[in-house]
Amino acid sequence: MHGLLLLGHSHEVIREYVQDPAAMKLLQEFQLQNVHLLQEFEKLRQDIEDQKIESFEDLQQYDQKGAEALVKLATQTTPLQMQGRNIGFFGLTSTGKSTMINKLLDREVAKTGAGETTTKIEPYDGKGYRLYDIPGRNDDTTYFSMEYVAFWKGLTARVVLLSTSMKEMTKVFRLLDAINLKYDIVVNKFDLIKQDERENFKAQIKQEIIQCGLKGVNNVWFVSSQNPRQFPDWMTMVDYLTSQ
Ligand SMILES: Nc1nc2c(ncn2[C@@H]2O[C@H](COP(=O)(O)OP(=O)(O)OP(=O)(O)O)[C@@H](O)[C@H]2O)c(=O)[nH]1
Ligand SMILES: [Mg+2]
Repeated sequence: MHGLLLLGHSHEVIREYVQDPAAMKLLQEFQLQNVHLLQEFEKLRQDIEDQKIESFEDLQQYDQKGAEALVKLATQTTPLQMQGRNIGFFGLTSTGKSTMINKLLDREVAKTGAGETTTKIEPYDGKGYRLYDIPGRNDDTTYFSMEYVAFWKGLTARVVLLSTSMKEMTKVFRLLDAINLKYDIVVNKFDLIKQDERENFKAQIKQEIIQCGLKGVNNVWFVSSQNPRQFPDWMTMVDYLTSQ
């Protein structure tokens, strides 16, 4: 039995597949309690769309007031009340989110492969935690909805996957930083980096975090979800994500 959610475009608000009636009720209650805030969010999202702004980073650059309004609304948004530990996996298409979820659960539940594979948020239950597989395109302004912000805020951990550079996800990091949410970074496919280049590569990623001035980085792990045992960070990561 899975719950929540998806969201995305505010018009579509809850896209299909809330199969769990309790989760459905939770989301409906949430919407009823937040009618005004939802309207403000919708108006802002519409403005942003009209200006053809595609990310929070662009919003900060071209519409300072809009960015401030978004941060204010996001701050006022109450986190979605979810039971237990809830971990969301973000990252561009093909960074290995679904592969990682399968390995964490030790079951082939999520579809993997080249190109855009996962097309909607999909929850998978583990022992004492729930993992959310999130489609690759998650930096888009279409996600500037209140429900999505509430979801981000309700998660126990936000894990952001990358494969080559922090720059893949700066748009997401800017928004998370602006609304004071912490995140963990997984540099996946570390096996593809040549052995004698790995230390330099690690240093490059750490340098980028400093250069970008990111505030919310909790942890950085270098792993291979295809072959978890290859790098010790995997176990550190699993302990961190599944404990407490
Ligand atoms: N070499 C290597 N390949 C990997 C690793 N992790 C995943 N892959 C491969 O990368 C491809 C994409 O993996 P997925 O898990 O489907 O990626 P995703 O992030 O879920 O992609 P979307 O669902 O499209 O957002 C697959 O062919 C995986 O086998 C890894 O650590 N090393
Ligand atoms: Mg996927």
